Amino acid sequence: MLLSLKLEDLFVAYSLDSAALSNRPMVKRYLSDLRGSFADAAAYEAALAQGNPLLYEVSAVEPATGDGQLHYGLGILYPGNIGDEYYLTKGHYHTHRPAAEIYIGLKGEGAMVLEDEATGETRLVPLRANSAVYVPGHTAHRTVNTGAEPLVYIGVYPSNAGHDYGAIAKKNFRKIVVQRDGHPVLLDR
Ligand code: S6P
Ligand code: ZN
Repeated sequence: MLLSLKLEDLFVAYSLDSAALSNRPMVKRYLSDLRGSFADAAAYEAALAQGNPLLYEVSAVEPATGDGQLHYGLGILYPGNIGDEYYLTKGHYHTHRPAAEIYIGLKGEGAMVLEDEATGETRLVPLRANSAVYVPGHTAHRTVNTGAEPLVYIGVYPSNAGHDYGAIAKKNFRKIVVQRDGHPVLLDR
């Protein structure tokens, strides 16, 4: 395996400012890609009528697959809000439900919404520089930017995790993260 990998699979440089990874394309998610994600549908349509801002970008490193291998991705989530709900990622379960993930905060201020699939229980966990967040298996996860700067992070996950967006598209997260007196608060949708 080792010798079959290229140097760019073993070594990847990244930019803290743009979250770009060397030689990797960035997937761009615009407001129009997030239809149905925000709780305030009127605020969403009003914002979209004003333009279609870039909300976040992700690039992934997937050097090898197979038992025990890891993939990782760098994400940048821009600051902003729809109504009083912070900009967010689509969020997903892993297709292979037992697959956990580690998020490492690099820059900015944000949080992760974690929702247990079996019970619907939700935790709001801070995500920022000099800290890591453990996302257990069987847990839907979404990132929100609660600050004024871009939020930059790395997520490391098993190579067989896969991304299940359909379950979230069908049934959104139970809780939303909104700004109240300048602070993030978790509320029922
Ligand atoms: C992948 C990991 C992240 C997300 C990224 C974008 O398992 O959790 O790299 O892909 O935060 O979010 P989403 O929900 O659009 O994939
Ligand atoms: Zn994930």
